[in-house]
Amino acid sequence: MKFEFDKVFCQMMEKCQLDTVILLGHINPDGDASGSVMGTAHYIHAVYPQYQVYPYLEDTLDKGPKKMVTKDLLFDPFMLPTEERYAVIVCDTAILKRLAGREIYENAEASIVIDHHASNEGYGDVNYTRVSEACAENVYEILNWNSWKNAVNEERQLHPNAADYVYMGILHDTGSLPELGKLPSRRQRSCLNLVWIITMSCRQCTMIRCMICRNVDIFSRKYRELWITSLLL
Ligand SMILES: [Mn+2]
Repeated sequence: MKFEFDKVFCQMMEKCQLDTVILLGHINPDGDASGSVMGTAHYIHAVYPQYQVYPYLEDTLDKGPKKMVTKDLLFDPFMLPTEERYAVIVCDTAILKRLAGREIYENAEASIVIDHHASNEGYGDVNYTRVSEACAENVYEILNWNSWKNAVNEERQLHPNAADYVYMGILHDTGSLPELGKLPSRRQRSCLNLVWIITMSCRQCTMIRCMICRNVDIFSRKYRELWITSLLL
């Protein structure tokens, strides 16, 4: 059964009477952790403007994703939030020992965990772990992109936005886009998700320049192959 993120999130905020949510990821964050945290933060900010959102990431973030995050026009995730009452959403972190911002998690009124590691400890008030290629892929699948598109159409479109970050997360954990037909079906699913995200106002070129600037040409070729193969599936 599909995990209903919007329902679970709203119930948590209302039940605990909270107006603030903090997003956390693992220590030494990579593109998947930062993409999942920042993507979900942008989504909540757009769809639920009544809530304060604070993504938090360690500044040991990988170089490529860091270029993206420092371009962010809404959030500065390297500042430690100092809120009093809040909920947390933890992304891409299998065990509490690897969580960046453990104290923030311990002092939260309520928590949701979104992960893709088979080794996830099952911590958190609500733990949604589905084994997949990337945590950002699970984020992509559980968010309501129609609501998001309606919400962001009203304001000026920002880049990076939720779609950009989720794209970055999937791209990071899947490495690149090799020949789709030769991939196991779980990987094919990730690649198809990437194609859909690109159609949702994600700026592919900005992302690629940040993540794998050396290989822009190779990537463009692979993307064309991917697009053609996805039409045949
Ligand atoms: Mn991951």
